[in-house]
Amino acid sequence: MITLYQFEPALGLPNASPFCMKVENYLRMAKLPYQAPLVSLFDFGKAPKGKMPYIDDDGKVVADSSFIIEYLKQTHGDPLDGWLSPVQRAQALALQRLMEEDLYWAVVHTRWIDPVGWELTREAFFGKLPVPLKWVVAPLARRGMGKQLHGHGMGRHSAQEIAAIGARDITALADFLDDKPYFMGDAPCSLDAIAYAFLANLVWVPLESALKRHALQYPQLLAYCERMRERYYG
Ligand SMILES: N[C@@H](CCC(=O)N[C@@H](CS)C(=O)NCC(=O)O)C(=O)O
Repeated sequence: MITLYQFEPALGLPNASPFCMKVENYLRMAKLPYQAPLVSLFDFGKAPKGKMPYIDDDGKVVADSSFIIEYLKQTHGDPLDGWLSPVQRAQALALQRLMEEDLYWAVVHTRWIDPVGWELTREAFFGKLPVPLKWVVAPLARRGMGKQLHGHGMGRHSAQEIAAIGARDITALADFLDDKPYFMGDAPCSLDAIAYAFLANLVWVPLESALKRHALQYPQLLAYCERMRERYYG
């Protein structure tokens, strides 16, 4: 049995971590049975790479959402991506990188650095901690995310510049999806596990950011999230 270790639900989503939600989406889309014990935000010390998610498949531990999906494809079959052409695979990889290596950091900024977003994040992730612990842990975690953003490079831009970078990513996703039901056409593929995770984490989170406002301008993105939710979580 596959055990998926991921954070507990937050911000009204199955997972407020797009990387965790990506793997759960994939498991559901590939119809792989799994169990998912919830891991508190403060208790992921066992994560092999210090980040969530990771899986344990009957003793085989795999960390990192993309390595997990590669492993699942190799050991349990690849029911989603077999039909993709080399060009579609290249497009899917480019869009994956856009979401995971660029848009993700813009979203991190809206949640952890932007003062309005931070109010919500602090309550959602640290609200249950007893006082005074939460007043110590929450700023420390925020500082850690700030360092990661700086190390990535995104954190060196102004809030307006970051919003503009993220908005361009969102527009590219909306234009690529266009009027198709799924990102690569009429059938879902593993890119949809990623796209649904990242888009739901933008449009369904109760955080009124410039990024969310930009995403809400595209009805196809909202319809897509509804379509994915109905099909895989309905
Ligand atoms: N490349 C990793 C990224 C995972 C990741 O960034 N996870 C975040 C949650 S969204 C995390 O665990 N962050 C904790 C930290 O950075 O301390 C993957 O694809 O799984």
